[in-house]
Amino acid sequence: MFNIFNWLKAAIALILFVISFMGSAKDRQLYIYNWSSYIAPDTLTNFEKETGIKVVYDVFDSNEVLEGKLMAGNTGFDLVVPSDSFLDRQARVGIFAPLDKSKLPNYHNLDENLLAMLAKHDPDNRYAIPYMWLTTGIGYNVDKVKKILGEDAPVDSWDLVLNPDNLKKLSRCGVAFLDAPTEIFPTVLNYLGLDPNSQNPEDYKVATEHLSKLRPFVTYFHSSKFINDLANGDICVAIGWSGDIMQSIQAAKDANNGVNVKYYIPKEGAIAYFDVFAIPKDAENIDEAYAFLNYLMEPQVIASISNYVFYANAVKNSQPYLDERIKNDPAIYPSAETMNKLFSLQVMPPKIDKLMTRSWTKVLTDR
Ligand code: N2P
Repeated sequence: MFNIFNWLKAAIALILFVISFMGSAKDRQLYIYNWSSYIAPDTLTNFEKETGIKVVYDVFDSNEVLEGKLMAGNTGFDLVVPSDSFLDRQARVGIFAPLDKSKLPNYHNLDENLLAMLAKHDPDNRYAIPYMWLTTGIGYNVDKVKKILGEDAPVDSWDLVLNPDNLKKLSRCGVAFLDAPTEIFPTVLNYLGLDPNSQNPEDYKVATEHLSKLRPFVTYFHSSKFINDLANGDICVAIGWSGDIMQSIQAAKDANNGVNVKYYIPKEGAIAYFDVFAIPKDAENIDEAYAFLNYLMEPQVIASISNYVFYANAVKNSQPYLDERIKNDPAIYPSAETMNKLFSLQVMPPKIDKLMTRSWTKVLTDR
């Protein structure tokens, strides 16, 4: 006979079960440290809704800042996003946990060619999941640059910002350089006809001297501020990351403020690289980290991020979900001819790294 006591017992058991389930769902957390302006507005909330995992999200805009935290240890992050050459060096000193691909059922969605390229920095794709890939080029305000440098402004060349005479003129309308020594040095070396991955200290001396000539005309060195400033017309030229400049173009369009921004990859060539997700060895929420990585490899999810941040992703079957303007934009998916001029960055020996850091500080502080 099903009396009232049995019924009550069953009801209480059910309530306890539901509470314990809710409790465990609430307990699931994931700490992510990613670049600023590098995710769609609904990515995290959609993931939270789908999985019940609560995401704590923090941002940076410099590999050096991320590396400082990783080297100190105990970051508290379960997922971080270094650039490929930084991951390479960090992995060598044992910062990351190797990936268990059996926990990533969507891994097969990744583009094998891109994985092979990334393997140069991450042998056997042991630690890193490619997130986005990009170029480091030039964003400029079409009208202001034309007004100052005339119709013949070299808007296909590094001459626009790396020739001191041009930069001096452009300083009137505002110039931003990335605060990223490991990208500006190779860019300047390449412009000067030297090896962008040179290990010769003499070459860095030459590049530093050149940067010192440019320094008086750089309004600021910063790696995220230029997005808004270029869109508002507060600066007229920036050395910046492809998608960030594209976000600037979009922001100006949205504001309908008459500011016409363009991005180009200079004819002398430019840096191209991946930013990648990896799990620090001391991460605590490992299953949650895998759940997020796997989520990012869903074609529709990653396409919605690319559509928003204007960066090319590495999920091969995300193509059908990409907006036409993203798919067909040569600034995001460069032509074969441009691709041939792109170069990647190698890990430098500590001696050269130190030289770069020291020289960078010198350039930035000597006014
Ligand atoms: C996103 C910047 C990512 C590119 N705002 C730099 N690694």
